[in-house]
Amino acid sequence: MFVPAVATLGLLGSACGTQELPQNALDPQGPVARQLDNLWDPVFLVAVVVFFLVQGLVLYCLFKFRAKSDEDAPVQVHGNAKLELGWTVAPAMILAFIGFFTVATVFDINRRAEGEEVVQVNVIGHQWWWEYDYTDEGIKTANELHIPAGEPVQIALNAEDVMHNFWPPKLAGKVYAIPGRTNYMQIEADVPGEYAGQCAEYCGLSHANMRLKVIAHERADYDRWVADQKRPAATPAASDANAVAGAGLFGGQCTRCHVIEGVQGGEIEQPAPNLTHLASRTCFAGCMFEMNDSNLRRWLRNPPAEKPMNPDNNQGMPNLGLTEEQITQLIAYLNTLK
Ligand code: HEC
Ligand SMILES: [Cu+2]
Repeated sequence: MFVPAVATLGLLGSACGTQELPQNALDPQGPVARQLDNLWDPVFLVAVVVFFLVQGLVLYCLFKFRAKSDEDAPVQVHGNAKLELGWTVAPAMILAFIGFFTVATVFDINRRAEGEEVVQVNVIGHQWWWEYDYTDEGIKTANELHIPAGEPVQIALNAEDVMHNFWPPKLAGKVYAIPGRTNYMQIEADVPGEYAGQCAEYCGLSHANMRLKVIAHERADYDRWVADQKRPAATPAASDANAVAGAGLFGGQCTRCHVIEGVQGGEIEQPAPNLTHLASRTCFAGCMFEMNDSNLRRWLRNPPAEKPMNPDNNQGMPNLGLTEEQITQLIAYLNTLK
């Protein structure tokens, strides 16, 4: 009993203590996450004190009052008013104290960031990827959220299909993305960098593959990113035969689900990541893959083999039965979408 318990605690401790852990909620990197951590620390301290007090008393009583061989049962006592009052009032006061700061923090982190210059993003959860819609700028992208560092960013959360939950632990707590309802959350990163996150509500087959990444930039770099994303999609140079052929294939096979701004498509059958600037991203498919040719090839060969999905049920991308040559051409085209 004791040995496994200590071993588990040790493992937990080492898991929480390391600096490099990308999703360590106890290592806040922005004011929202820091506020939560500032609440968590004293509550944890209180819990530790209560734990040792209670366990200590239990152990003390076990040894002090244990039955000695042939003794009779000890005198039975019941109803010590002072003790009963004490152990009712003390916990109530502790809980009221914790409750006061918790409620204050809840209200505080639910404040909405307002003002002309505040970046506003609609975040939409899909099975099993994230859509980011920068309505003011007219930018749509996926999985990788770009923000300016040192500024509050206001997120409005929705979901397309089932409940999801947006969680970049170093920047903010979890907030639900619910179909038919808008929830709000603020995130902010102190300094530029990459912050990992994931969907934190079980949402079906590929829940575990619904990751995300927040990339915070210096303001000037962020503005440059916005300007780049606003540019229309590139058209492949006539000399790049593979890319030209890939663009043709894309128009025939892919535009029924994917939008590339400026590329003519039919009716959209199913919402899928906007690919206008795919090649500017560092990850794809719920940030499950690093963006490179070999991963794109694996993906296009047979998406459901790479990521569990139910394409027959409009959840995820189906296997389109592409030939290796078609895949080479499509990748050449996708690589032009900087
Ligand atoms: C029936 C709809 C459908 C069709 C047709 C389709 N896709 Fe997809 N595609 C999806 C969905 C849905 C996803 C998101 C899957 C996920 O991440 O869980 C996706 C993801 C992708 C991604 C990763 C994007 C990102 O940022 O995460 C690429 C690249 C891609 N598709 C390329 C293509 C190409 C090229 C074609 C045409 C040959 C194509 N798709 C046809 C539905 C479709
Ligand atoms: Cu999800």
